[in-house]
Amino acid sequence: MPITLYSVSDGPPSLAVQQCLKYLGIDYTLVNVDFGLGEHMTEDFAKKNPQKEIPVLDDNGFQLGESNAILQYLADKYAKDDTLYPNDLKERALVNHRLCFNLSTYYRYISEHVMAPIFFDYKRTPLSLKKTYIALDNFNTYLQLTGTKYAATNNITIADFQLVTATMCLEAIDFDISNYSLVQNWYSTYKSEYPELWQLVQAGMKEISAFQKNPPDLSHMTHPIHPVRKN
Ligand SMILES: N[C@@H](CCC(=O)N[C@@H](CS)C(=O)NCC(=O)O)C(=O)O
Repeated sequence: MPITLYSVSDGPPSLAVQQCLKYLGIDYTLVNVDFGLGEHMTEDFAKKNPQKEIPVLDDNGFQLGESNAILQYLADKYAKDDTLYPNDLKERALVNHRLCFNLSTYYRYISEHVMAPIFFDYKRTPLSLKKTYIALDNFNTYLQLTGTKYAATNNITIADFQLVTATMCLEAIDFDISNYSLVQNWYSTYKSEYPELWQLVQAGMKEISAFQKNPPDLSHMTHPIHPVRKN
């Protein structure tokens, strides 16, 4: 059953899905979509994902966007046991909660502060910084409430894949997270327990880090939403 992932090499949602595929030992074809060339904004790509966003999974013709939905699908379909996405009602609810928290708040605020100003004509502001601190504080509190090694349980789950890639964006710009000690411990634990997954994420982090120092020239791009930086 051929699986293809349309992915962007430094995209946190794409890297979350790549971790899941690697963890599950699934063979797949990786198609790198060139964000800078706007390959995801073509009508052809819109047939795969009408939202024109990356990643998109194609599992033998079944096409799915939204990285959280992709992670849930992969874990439900391919995991040999339920550690990655627990069957227990409350554990699964916590995983789902963390996925929603990442989408609505954690990655959203981090991405507004870190990623948007790298790629488009946005500024880091006191408000975007404050929102990033709020996101970190929320996550730290969730780790305190569950007292677990990982974000939802004592095992890595699909929620960690997303939260790790969001946190990696902070590391890419040398953002100090030491005031959020449980987040910092969780992030270090992940790196030491899953070095092969971290390697994947780290490659994306290095790209973001390089772009932070030398922002990409996207002045040729016409974007439907984001203001393009004119050089
Ligand atoms: N909610 C989506 C978001 C995916 C997303 O934002 N992807 C970025 C790349 S990292 C993208 O495709 N952005 C489209 C654009 O800015 O034109 C998901 O989790 O899959």
